[in-house]
Amino acid sequence: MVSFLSCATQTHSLKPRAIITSALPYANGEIHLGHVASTYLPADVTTRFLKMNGVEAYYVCASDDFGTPILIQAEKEKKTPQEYVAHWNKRDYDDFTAFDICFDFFYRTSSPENIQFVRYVFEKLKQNGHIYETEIIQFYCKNDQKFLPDRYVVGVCPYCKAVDQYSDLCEKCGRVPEEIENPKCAICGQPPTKEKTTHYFFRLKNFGDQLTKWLEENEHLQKDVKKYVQNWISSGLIDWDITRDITWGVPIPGDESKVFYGWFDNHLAYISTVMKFLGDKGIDGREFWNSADIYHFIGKDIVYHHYLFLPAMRLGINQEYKLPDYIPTRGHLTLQSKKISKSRNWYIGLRDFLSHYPADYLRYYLVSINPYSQDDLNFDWDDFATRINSELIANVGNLVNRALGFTKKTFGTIPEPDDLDEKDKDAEMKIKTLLSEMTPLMEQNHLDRALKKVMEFSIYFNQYFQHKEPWKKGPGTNSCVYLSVNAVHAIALALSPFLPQSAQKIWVQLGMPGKTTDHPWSAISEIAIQPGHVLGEIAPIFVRVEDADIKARKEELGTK
Ligand code: B3M
Ligand code: ZN
Repeated sequence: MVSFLSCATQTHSLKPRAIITSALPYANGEIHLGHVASTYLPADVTTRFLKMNGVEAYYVCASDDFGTPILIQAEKEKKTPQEYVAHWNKRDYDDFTAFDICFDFFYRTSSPENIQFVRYVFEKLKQNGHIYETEIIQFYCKNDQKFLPDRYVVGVCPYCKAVDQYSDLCEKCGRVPEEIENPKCAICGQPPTKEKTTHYFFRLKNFGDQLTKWLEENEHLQKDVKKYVQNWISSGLIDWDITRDITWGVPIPGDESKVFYGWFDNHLAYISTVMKFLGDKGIDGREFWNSADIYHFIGKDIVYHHYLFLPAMRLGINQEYKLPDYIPTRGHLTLQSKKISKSRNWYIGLRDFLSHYPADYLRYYLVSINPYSQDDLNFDWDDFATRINSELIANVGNLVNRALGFTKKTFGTIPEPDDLDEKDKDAEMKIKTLLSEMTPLMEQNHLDRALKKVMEFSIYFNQYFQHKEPWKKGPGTNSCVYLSVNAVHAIALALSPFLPQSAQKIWVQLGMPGKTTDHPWSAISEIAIQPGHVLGEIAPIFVRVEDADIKARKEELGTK
């Protein structure tokens, strides 16, 4: 509680520039609710907020195209890996767009710019003494004449004895097996042999002290995440094998038959994608990067990569590109309290969801249930319906419709207010303070709490309207109408980063010109709508979620 109060009052000053990224989706299957909840939606809301604050903010992302799982799947579908990833790159981008995830640029890790950049970084790390070569023993399939890294080998987990697990990860117990038992080639099923091969290693061990210092100094990183990363460091870092003996990846300079491990190249695409985007706009990308606030939004399963590999590699090239300022890390989404699993069909595709309900319903629900922490969150169909119907519709929808509908019908235009009584003055003060209540929460990534402030504000104005009974047309009616319409104005702006389409609909009904996003965030506290102003056409903003529909959704789950 104490920490909540203290963080709600403290304000940060935003840098005038920002770069926002979210974890790059593997070009290997459709985007589902689990993806958007933890990374894309919070990043999108934050970007919209920063832009409304006049920050020159760019939200970039890319498909993560390389790696063994993608190669295996492309082979299964008898496609070239290029064809395969091009399909998913487009599909993912389209689905994000339908959800109003508004990237300034969406690219790919297999871009020529990224390939070139990855090779450059490798050379630089090598020059700086952070790379060495060593001979290792790898599984090899004589039948397929291939080395078998990662997912190319399946077997029994040595820890929990789960069968049919990949050699690089046991999905049952979550551990990375030192060596899988009873190994089989994932392509042909035959037992592999072991062969020698030369691999490159990144000296992660070199970076313990610098990483510790960075973690200590950066006050924006979440404390609990920091703590366990610090534990990893103090229990000893191990050097990192960055080579794969496959054909799909960034070729290693000087050893073109091998490629880099996907986690060596993918996060470098944050940088190369930004450089490409800004370069095309004629902006000095590196200068921009180094003077901006850098945000990488991620889910908690990739903390290791973003708090160790990524910063260590940037340190290893002398911070040509600075380390992140924020790594907002959130928990996983479960579905009806069960772990999401694509293979068991226990997931909801984003596209499928949006064929039933508006993007803003999902945005509202997912922000509301998603704290700025690593706690898991649960998607529940009944809870979704309840929150949409009783919070979004019965609260915000009701206020907007009542305040604007009554005003339009009764007065035509906004009337001159009467002298303000105590209640009116209190209401006016609410409008003036919503901004200062929300802003620190937005800046500190507590998006759920900031959204809640809007909901509380709306509840307050519903009660105010109810109490004032303007339909009786007694004294004070004009003030009530005047202030209620201005409260709706504040709501439209405050909701804009969260629910861009609904906010815009409210804006149009308010009779305001242009877009909510053309207006500064600070305008939330303004009494901007003045007597004589003409409202637009008034109609309900939201449509109820029906029980029968929800029942159908629940029945569909796990069947398609
Ligand atoms: N492609 C997806 C994941 O592990 C992975 C993220 C890369 S971010 C550089 O969630
Ligand atoms: Zn084989």
